Amino acid sequence: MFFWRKSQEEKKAEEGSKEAILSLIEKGKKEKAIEILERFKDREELRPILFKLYMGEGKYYYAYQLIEHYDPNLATAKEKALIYERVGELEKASKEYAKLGDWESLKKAGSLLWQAKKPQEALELLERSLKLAPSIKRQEIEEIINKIKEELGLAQKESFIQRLKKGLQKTKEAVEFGIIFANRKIDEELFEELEEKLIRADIGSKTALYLVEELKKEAIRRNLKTSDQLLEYFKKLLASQMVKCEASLWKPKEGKSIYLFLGVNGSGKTTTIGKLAYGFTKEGKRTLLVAADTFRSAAIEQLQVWAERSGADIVKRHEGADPASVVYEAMQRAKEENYEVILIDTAGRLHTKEPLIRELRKIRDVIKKFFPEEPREILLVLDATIGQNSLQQAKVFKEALDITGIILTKLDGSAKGGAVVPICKELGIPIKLIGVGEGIEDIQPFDAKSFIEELAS
Ligand SMILES: Nc1nc2c(ncn2[C@@H]2O[C@H](COP(=O)(O)OP(=O)(O)OP(=O)(O)O)[C@@H](O)[C@H]2O)c(=O)[nH]1
Ligand SMILES: [Mg+2]
Repeated sequence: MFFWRKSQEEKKAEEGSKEAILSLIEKGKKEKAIEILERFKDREELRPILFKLYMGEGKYYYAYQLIEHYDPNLATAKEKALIYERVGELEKASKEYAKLGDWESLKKAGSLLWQAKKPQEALELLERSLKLAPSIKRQEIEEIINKIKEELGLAQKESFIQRLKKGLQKTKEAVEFGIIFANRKIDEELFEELEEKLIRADIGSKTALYLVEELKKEAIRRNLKTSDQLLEYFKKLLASQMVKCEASLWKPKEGKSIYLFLGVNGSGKTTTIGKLAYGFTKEGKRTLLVAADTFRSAAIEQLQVWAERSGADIVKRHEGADPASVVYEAMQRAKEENYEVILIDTAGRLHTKEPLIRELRKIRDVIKKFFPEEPREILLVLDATIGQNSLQQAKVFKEALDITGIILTKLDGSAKGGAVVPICKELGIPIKLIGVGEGIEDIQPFDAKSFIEELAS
């Protein structure tokens, strides 16, 4: 009885009864419905049903045929954009996205035109997108714009030194080595001024005094009369202080490496992880980000955005989840899926010192359970704009774990670049990387020689 009724319905559907076709679809027989509807493409009232089925089933090429050859009004602008994109009609897709007018669609429209090798038009759309985008998204768009401009020869790619120069600009203005050593008489006033400038750049009074005393001795020893003769010796002295603070990040040629990031709120952990992830994925390493800062949902989302920008994968859970359990899941995944680089973001609430220390140790222990040699790098992220004041924070984290290196961020926003010396000396931890801006490539190894050359140039 039941079977008879069913086939009766199918029969009706095959004759083109709209009701019977809809009923088939409702029962999940979508393929059958599609097969029937394809025979009735000429019937206007049936076309929207077929179109909807195509879209639902992801049959974009067939949907494309339908709107191209029968009725373009079957699809909304959004649907058209998606269809054209999927079938590779990039310019058409871009046009439809542009019609939607919101920043995301404009960005998409621009990117598609770029792919379609229309960089000029792409730029226009991206500039419009940039105006409408929320501030957290702007940088992503700016990066695409810059890449297109580079391609068009409108912008030059910034070199390592240019970025360092930009990053050290403020400190440089504060110390004015160029002016101090510019061919003036060597006298007490000169040394006083130098000492004061060094202290202002946060190099620490002990080091400042040492440098000035050594410089005086040299001036007497060599019977120097003008300051420019002192500059080379000064750079050498400064280097002797800074080279001790220099070390490079552990980066094995092959195998796995796990990096754990610590630091107070706002020091730049998440941004640093994003920048590094970008570098690692560019080198072709399979990279996994771990959202073990579960304190705020915004922190998780921020890491997600960086994962997308850098092309890394991410392990995350809901806000308030146990950070160690997120790490556990990540370690399992790292093992099973053989990730090469794992970057772990943590929360840095200092006002809860004891729980913070416990949490960090728990995370480390979870890592060790899976990979006894790891984490090879436990990196403390410090904000250079607060200079030597960050020493106090650093001590708490040092109490929690054996820190292997420091990353000094926001050097570009600080006149306290000299703080690299007391920070590394007093903590006995080398500086491994410096952050010189908010851009995805604004991170570099701490290279004492270039650092000093830039400051004194
Ligand atoms: N100018 C400049 N800004 C930076 C740099 N590194 C990070 N920032 C900015 O500093 C702010 C804080 O950075 P986050 O990466 O969110 O800091 P966080 O340590 O993850 O902070 P929480 O998640 O709150 O613990 C952001 O606005 C970053 O864009 C840098 O090298 N230079
Ligand atoms: Mg963060």
